[in-house]
Formats: sequence, C-alpha cells, structure tokens
Amino acid sequence: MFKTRVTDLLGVEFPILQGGMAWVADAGLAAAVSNAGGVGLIAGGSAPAEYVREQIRRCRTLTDKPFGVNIMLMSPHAADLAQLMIDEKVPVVTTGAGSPGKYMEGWKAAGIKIIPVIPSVALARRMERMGADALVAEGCEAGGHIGEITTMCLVPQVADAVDIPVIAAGGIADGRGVAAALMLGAEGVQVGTRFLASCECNIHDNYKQLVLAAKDTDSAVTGRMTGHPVRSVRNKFTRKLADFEKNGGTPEEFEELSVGSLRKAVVDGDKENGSFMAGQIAGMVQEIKPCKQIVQELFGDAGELIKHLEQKRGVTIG
Ligand code: TUI
Repeated sequence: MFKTRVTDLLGVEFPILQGGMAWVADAGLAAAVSNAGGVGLIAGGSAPAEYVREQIRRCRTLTDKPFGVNIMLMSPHAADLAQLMIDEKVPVVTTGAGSPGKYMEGWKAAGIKIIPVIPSVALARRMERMGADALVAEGCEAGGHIGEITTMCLVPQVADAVDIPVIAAGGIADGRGVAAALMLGAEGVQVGTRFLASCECNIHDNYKQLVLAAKDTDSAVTGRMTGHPVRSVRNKFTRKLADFEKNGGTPEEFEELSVGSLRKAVVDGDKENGSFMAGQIAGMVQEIKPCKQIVQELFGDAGELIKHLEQKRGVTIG
C-alpha cells in the first residue's frame, strides 16, 4: 500500500499517473496501468472526439478501475473532447499545453477529477484558484512539450505554493525517483518515458529500441522559437529542426516541418523523419517490462528506500 492524498482522491492503490503521451497512450496502455493499481491515461493528443470516444469505451472493456484522459489544449479538437469527458463520464482528466480554465466549471459539475499539468508556480496557483483537484508539476527533463524548470526545482516550489496535492513528473523511472519526488513534497508521480518501454505500449518497435538504446545525453529540445519547446530523442529530424531554427526559419515554417512527425515515429517507426518524444531518463530505461511489474518495482523499491535508507544507502543520521 502507498497511501497519499492522491490515492484517496483517485481511489487507486498507488499514487501514479501514466503520462498522457499523444499518439502513444491508447486504451490498451491506459487499462494496463490502471489494472496495475495506478491511473492509466488515454491521450487526446490531436485526435478527433470520435476516436477518443472509442478508446474510452474500449478501456472500459479492459478495466473496471479508474482511468483518465489527457487533453492537449493546443488541439483543434480540445473543446469537443472537453464535452466528451462529460458525456462519457470519464473519472479523471489531465490537461497539458495550456490553461483548461474555460472547461473547468463544466467538468466540476460533472464530478470529474481535474489535474492540470503545469510547468511553473504561477500556473499552479492559477489552476488551484480555478478549482483543480491536484496538479502535475512537470519538469523540463520530461519528454514532449516542456517548460523551463527542472523537476528538482519545480516540485518543492509548487508544493509550497498550493494546498492541493502535487504529483511530480519529469525524470522519474525507478524507485529512487519516486522516493525523491515524495521528499520534494509531491504525493504522487506521473511517469511517461518508462511506460514507452512496456509490453502493453503499442508503438512501433523502432521507438522502443531507440528509448532502450538512448544514453543520458541523447535527447534534444527543439522548437523554442515557436514557444512550444519539445524534447525528443536526438536524430536526423531533431538536427534538421535545430539547423532550421539557427538559420532563421519562421515559426510558421517550423510548425509546418513538424506536422505529422510524431505519427511518423509512433506508427511508422521512421528513425530519420520521426519525432521520438522521450525524457532524459530514457538513458536509464534498459528493458521492456509489463506495466504491472514497472509499477510494483517503482513503489516496492521506493518503499524500501524510504524505510531502510541507512541499510540501503549507508546514510547515518545522528
Ligand atoms: O503537454 C505536455 N506534453 C506534451 S503535449 C504534446 S503534443 C505536442 N506536439 C507538438 C508540439 C506541441 C505539443 C507532447 N508532449 N506536457 C504538459 C505540459 N503542459 N508541459 C507544459 C505545459 C504547459 C505549457 C503552458 C501548460 C500550461 C501552459 O499554459 C500557458 C498558458 O496558457 O498560460
């Protein structure tokens, strides 16, 4: 057992959310994480509402545990998905890449637990005022669309700034990361990259192999010029984007170059032209495992560390 305000809020065994990775996180992955005792998330990404509705219904055939949907607020379908959450009575909604303010009243009235992902203290405060139930504080070690602050610096500052529970994200892939997150003031974790290399993750095998082969320094951040920086595994495509930024391309041209690149990674496994989003912790991910084993190891190891720090790490506190 690993009881915190997050497990109480969500009615789950372990305080862990699976990251709502666009194109990656489907009903199969979400159900596997929920069946492991965490909260699996279906990614809204840039998908239309009909696709997400199908995934929600499929997820319900695969698990009777709580699960959620991540809404990527830059999506042209965000408003439709917001309504879909109410129609389908989705228990948990996380949001990313913007402020969910205009949807929150409707979600609250429908009894949905709302957990915005935020990259700064200012946004954390705003989301709490708007009625968020908890927050994911995501550091820039994370994969995908990121902010500027590291997990180590962001989590304690957010935890000090708000009263609602904080869930740490960015750079967490083992029991040490979970224990550290709790020490920083978080009451749960969100994990993305580790689940890319899970048996139930339905991405092209080339994507999984790139994550397994990645070293600590193998990710790159591109797109700062557009205001939407993205971290992914360094490849020909990230080098092309970096050159483009250096040589004075416009943000519009940059967006045009990027369109479809995540799909090329996830669906086609196109190592040259795909955007293989992953966090810096990919360097530590060495093996494909079932989600259940990943969750059990994360919390088994974290529990051992917290309870037996002296024996495990030789730390003596006098
Ligand atoms: O959203 C994410 N990670 C993502 S979204 C995504 S899909 C995408 N693909 C290409 C370009 C852009 C997106 C891939 N990975 N994480 C949560 C997150 N949210 N990180 C940063 C933010 C964020 C940024 C600004 C949250 C709120 C925000 O508010 C700005 C405002 O409106 O005040």
